[in-house]
Amino acid sequence: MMMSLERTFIAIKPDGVQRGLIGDIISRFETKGLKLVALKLLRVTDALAEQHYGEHKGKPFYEPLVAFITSGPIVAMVWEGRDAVAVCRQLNGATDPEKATPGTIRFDFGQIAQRNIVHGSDSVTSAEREIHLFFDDDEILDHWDRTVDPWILPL
Ligand code: IDP
Ligand code: MG
Repeated sequence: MMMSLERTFIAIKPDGVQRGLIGDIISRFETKGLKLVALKLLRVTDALAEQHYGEHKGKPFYEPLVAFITSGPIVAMVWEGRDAVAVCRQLNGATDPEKATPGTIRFDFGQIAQRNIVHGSDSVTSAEREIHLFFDDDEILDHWDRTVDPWILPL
């Protein structure tokens, strides 16, 4: 099967930050062997929330979702790796923690879709859009040399 090198946008939502789960969540991506290329703590404005979640405008959960994502700091990150978009969606688990598989972030740390701890881009196209919503180009270090790569990736 062909694998492609991708970048994806991951956020630890305000519930994850408030509950002290930043370290545990970052560990999931790190120990999988994905490479961190950008990271910051920020408070999402209403305008940014509306851009980020624009596809959901008009749905019943949209207004509470914007209120939630702007309610406290989030950790915004860009992770790079083989099939990073799908791999990170798998690490996150299903949108509703009730339907998520044990071992995923949303199952292990959450209980309801309204407080599901993490965001992950759903495609390479969404990832590029979301990365540029949250990061300037000079905040992304996508070419740093990671010395453990030969222990993780094909030679
Ligand atoms: P995703 O985060 O798994 O990609 P989306 O369908 O893009 O899921 O929805 C964005 C966010 O909106 C979800 O992560 C979740 O917090 C919230 N959400 C989605 N569907 C529902 C729902 O049916 N009820 C309540 N909140 C929802
Ligand atoms: Mg989504």
